[in-house]
Amino acid sequence: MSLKLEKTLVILKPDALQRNLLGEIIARFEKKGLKIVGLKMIELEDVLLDEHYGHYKDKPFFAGLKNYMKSSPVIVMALEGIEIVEAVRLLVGPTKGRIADAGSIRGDYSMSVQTNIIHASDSSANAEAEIKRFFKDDELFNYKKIDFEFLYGDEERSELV
Ligand code: IDP
Ligand code: MG
Repeated sequence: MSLKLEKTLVILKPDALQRNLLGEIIARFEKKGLKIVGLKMIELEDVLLDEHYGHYKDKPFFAGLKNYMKSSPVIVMALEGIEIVEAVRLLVGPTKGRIADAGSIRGDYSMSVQTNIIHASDSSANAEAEIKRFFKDDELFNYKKIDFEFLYGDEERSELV
């Protein structure tokens, strides 16, 4: 079996910023062993949100969702690791914070369906599209990180393509 290093996109939403949780959440990703390959603060605009949440454009909550996402800057991050899309979704928890498992980011910090602290890509294909949507090529970094040999076992490292 071959394994691939993949990337996923995370957005720390306005409630994470307003509630002083940015450092705490980034620390969780670092401690898990996820490599940060892109990170910046941006203000989201309608064009980007219409694309990013396009699947919800006919929902009654769409306007409110956009206003919330524009209410302060957000942090966008590109993270890299083996099977990382699934790993990050597990760290994040399900959409509705109040039923998310304790220990997950939403389980620990959110009581809401809408203000649920964080976005994470839900598939490899979406992760690729979302990283393109939010980062230019020269905002993504390729560098050696010294913990790699301890984060993954020899079998996993040798199966990497
Ligand atoms: P996800 O963030 O867990 O992947 P999605 O279904 O992709 O959940 O929804 C995207 C975002 O839209 C959610 O994280 C949440 O902020 C918002 N959202 C989803 N469903 C509702 C709703 O019923 N009411 C208000 N906001 C919602
Ligand atoms: Mg989603």
